[in-house]
Amino acid sequence: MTAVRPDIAPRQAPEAVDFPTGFVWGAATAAYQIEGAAAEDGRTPSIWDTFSRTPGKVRNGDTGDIAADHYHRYRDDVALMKQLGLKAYRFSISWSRVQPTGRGPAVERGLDFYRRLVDELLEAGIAPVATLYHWDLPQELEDAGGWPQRETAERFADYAAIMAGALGDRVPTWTTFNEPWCSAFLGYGSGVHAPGRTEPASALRAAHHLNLAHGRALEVLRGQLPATAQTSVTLNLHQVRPLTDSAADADAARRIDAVGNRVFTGPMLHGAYPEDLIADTSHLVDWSKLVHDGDLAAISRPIDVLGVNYYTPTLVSTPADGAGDSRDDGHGNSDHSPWPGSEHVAFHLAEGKKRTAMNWAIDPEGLYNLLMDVTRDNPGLPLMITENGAAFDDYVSPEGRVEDPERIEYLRGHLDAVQRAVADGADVRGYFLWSLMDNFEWGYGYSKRFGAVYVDYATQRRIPKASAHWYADVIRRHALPPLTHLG
Ligand code: IFM
Repeated sequence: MTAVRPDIAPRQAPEAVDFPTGFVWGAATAAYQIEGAAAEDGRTPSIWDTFSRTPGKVRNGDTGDIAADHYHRYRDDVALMKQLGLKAYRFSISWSRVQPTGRGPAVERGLDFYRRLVDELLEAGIAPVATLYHWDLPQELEDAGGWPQRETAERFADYAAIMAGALGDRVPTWTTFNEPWCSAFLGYGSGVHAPGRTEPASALRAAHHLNLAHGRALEVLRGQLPATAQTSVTLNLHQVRPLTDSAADADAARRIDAVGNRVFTGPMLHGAYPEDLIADTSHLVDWSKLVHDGDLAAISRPIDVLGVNYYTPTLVSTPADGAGDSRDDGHGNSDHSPWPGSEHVAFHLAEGKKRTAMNWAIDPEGLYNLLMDVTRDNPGLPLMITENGAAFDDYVSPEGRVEDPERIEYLRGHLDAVQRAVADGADVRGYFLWSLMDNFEWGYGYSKRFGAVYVDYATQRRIPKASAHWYADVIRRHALPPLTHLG
């Protein structure tokens, strides 16, 4: 990713914890979660428009129709980013805004929005990091079969070519997919995400075609982007832990690691699907037919940096070892499992840990372990934390402030874990806080606030929370402030 250097020389407090020179400080968002303007300038529905308008799918019937209205307020939002001192901004492009049917020519008005956004960022000295896909497939492509269809991967490559043509001269870092695990397994397995299908075999097929689309897009990007551009993919790698040291729980952890992580890291980083994954799922798909000659070579094209998203660890057992719930694994509650072939595995909440408003256990050690595990398995691979953060029940005080000490504590703990991993050999190039501002949290609608900036949805007023000021201070210092500073 871009080596953006802080423009203010870090002034170290004696207790300050240091980060490497060139470490990038950013914040992240995604198109459907903030843009709004769902039917403007030629945009047509994506699967998330359809899903959120389907009664019962999203809490309170919330949709992304207006969201944080970023489509109209992007200038002010970039000004806010500049004020906070962000060095990079990770955003995603809405495919159905720039190529409404997922096929054919691009819509210039849609492209213009991203051109303006990128120009504004560059003008503010903020490096743009563009993600091509953050879960919002054009509905017409879903109607033609969606990600379980191989054809969708080819359409994605065409879309990547459009975007590289429009922004390739100005965006230094490109990410193909955000968390393809969610697209495949929550979208087609448990059905808690769009398009809401509950078909275990389709979920596995979708995973392969997302991998293939990543490979095809890399080829296109490499062909069109300047040599200095960086390519990446962002994975929500599950930090899987067995509940006990029994052999049965070890097997549960192995299975979830296979269908949660190695289904992507295997082909992308090592050129093969793991044999144990194939064995665990061969009753659902015939991998020898699903994976065509040449697919693995395409998928394993090198990337420049791996994006890692981390929120909480994943604690698993076989049902006999504990009463954990196999239907609510922290990704949403459904009668259908998002873990094809391993539906019997039970999920647990770690005891004795504080929780976020998502009921996710707060465990910075999980991030340290994850970074060290990825480094061990992929020596020399540059990493970027592309998402980390927490939802809490934030509110505006009568004085007009949003005090969120729990978020500051969360961020401090996780940044400390990053720093320790770096000291122990992980090549972490930067950190993107999730999220810049409160937004549409998928199946939870607007009920969960992940932002460093509070959004009053009635007025669209932005109020930087105490954590935003704290993060700005971290960026200024290029180090964690002393514990007493700003909370
Ligand atoms: O809001 C999401 C984001 O879209 C993807 N990663 C996890 C975040 C929090 O759930």
